[in-house]
Amino acid sequence: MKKKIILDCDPGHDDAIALLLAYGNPQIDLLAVTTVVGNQTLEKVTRNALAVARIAGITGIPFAAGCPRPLIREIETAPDIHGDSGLDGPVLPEPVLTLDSRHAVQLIIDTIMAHPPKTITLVPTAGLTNIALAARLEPRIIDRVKEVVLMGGGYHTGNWSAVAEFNIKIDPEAAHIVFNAGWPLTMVGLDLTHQALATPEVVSKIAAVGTAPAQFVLELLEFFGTMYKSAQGFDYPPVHDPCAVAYVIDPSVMTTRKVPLDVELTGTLTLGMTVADFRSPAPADCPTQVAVKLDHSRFWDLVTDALRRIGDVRVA
Ligand SMILES: [Ca+2]
Repeated sequence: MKKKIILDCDPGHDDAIALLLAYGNPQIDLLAVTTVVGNQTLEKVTRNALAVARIAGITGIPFAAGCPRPLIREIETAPDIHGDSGLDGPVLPEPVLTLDSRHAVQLIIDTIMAHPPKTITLVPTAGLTNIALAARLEPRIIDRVKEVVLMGGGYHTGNWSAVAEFNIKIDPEAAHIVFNAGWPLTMVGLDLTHQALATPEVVSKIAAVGTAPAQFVLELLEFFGTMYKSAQGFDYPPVHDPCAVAYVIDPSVMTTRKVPLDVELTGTLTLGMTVADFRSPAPADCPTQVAVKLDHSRFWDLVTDALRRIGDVRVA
């Protein structure tokens, strides 16, 4: 039984790799790809998503553009990590797929409502604007999805402030809605994704795949690595977003801990912090959990395996 997912993303170097992992893994049934403002403007990240689709030869899956700005806050993008295009480094092909005519929020709702209950996992790897609006526009999706597995937040660390992570910080009100909706939610945050480093050994493994999409990933990682070094002092870049996809593929690739979670909306220093209450064992009905420890080599094996299965797609 394949695992049906909707990927809501803002490509984004690590989003691009998340998309390739989701598409190339045989256990994932990628039902839809939706985009939202984040790493760059909506127009840029949507174009990037379609370019990645062409690079991997993805057809027959709807792509839709979503919200062009956060619910309340002004737009914040991340050119210091992802460059001016949002996907700097490789030369991107012109997209060939046409966007679905629906708004991403509507596509998310339509897809969930058209499938049996508890069969679809939402995988947001960006700000949570689309997901929050979907939950407000059609609240029945909250009981209907199987779970939400998101990349964002962190329980001991931040990257967009001392304590807040980018995806949460850029639209904290949306994150508050999503974290408090009551659906089963796994937060694959910085504590986990900072273990997903693209080390030289990882780069060699990807190079050994020897295909055009693998070469694209190498070029992404080279740019991403340079930016992470200069902006945040990392020796090797943490490749956040595919971790959420990897958890859906095989939850045993990481350990998790059930813990109540909430999002800070009023702190003067802590806006957008994901607050995890570790004080005592979580109540039995606690719907939220955090990812704790990654099996680094198994994670990267999933990525390289997906690239092998995608094959040597050539952009004509
Ligand atoms: Ca992302």
